[in-house]
Amino acid sequence: MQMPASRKQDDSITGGKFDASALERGAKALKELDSSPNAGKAFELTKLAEMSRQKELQAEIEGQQMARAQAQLQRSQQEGDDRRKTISHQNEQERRTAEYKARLDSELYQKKLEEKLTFKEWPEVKKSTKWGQVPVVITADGQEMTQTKALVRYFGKQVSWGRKHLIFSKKLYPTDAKLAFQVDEMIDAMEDVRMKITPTFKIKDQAEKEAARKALFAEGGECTELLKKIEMYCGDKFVAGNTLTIADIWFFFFLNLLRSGFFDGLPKDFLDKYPKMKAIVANVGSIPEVKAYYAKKDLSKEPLYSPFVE
Ligand SMILES: N[C@@H](CCC(=O)N[C@@H](CS)C(=O)NCC(=O)O)C(=O)O
Repeated sequence: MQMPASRKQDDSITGGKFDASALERGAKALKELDSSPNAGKAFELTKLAEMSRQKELQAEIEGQQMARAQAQLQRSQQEGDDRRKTISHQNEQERRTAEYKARLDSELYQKKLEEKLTFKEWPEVKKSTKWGQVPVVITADGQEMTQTKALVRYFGKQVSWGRKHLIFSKKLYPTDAKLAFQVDEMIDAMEDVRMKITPTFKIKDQAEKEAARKALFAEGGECTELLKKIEMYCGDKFVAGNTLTIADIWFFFFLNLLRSGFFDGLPKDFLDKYPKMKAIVANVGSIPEVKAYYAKKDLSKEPLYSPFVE
């Protein structure tokens, strides 16, 4: 094979050109090295150098593998965090929707209450209700909800109290089973007081009716005895668990009703004998939303609300 003319002129590969003399020099050096006594050592050294290079390579590979594993771990931690954030965002959204729905329901309820069924209208309306009784709540999606305690628990499970949207804001109906039980127990004890009064509505004679009620609330009377026990088991500011629950709301309404004049014959100052319950009633009455609600009442037209705004 013929070399191109330019190659013939210069056979070295320096700077990209072939240098035949360099090969010759290299072969000579190898020959010398091979025949020298240090050749074995040189080989060993080369072997060692090669081994340490292998080790370095291995360490580099391991380092890269470790970095990859760490990056993978970080990625999955990040994905986990993102998933948790999405879930807690969804929970927050659901909680807000439930609260909003509950508010709508209660607003509808209030509207219905404010429509004020007259005694004349009642027999006709009664036929259309589930149990022939009030209260009735018609929900935003048209569902008819009844039974006072079931309703109060239902709303209490959705309405929170405390600093809004923070972890320590609590539902008015406790999620803790033991506390929920205490709340129910205290409400039922207060219901026993009501049950003592209910039969007096059947007494036709006004004076006799009032006397029967006075007796219930006199010293040694059945309601007084019950109220004393309830007072004993109440907290100083809250009915149960040192936190606001539906029991406080229940007590606020019922105890105020008892002293509102709705029950002819009941002493309006009966609550003064029960300082803890009086404080509980005042505490609920001081909640801004409660205050605002009762502030709208025209006491000249609806004097029964007087104790609610005290
Ligand atoms: N168990 C029901 C009782 C409701 C009830 O006694 N409602 C009374 C008024 S407070 C009522 O509707 N009375 C009229 C009637 O029965 O025709 C509840 O707790 O909601």
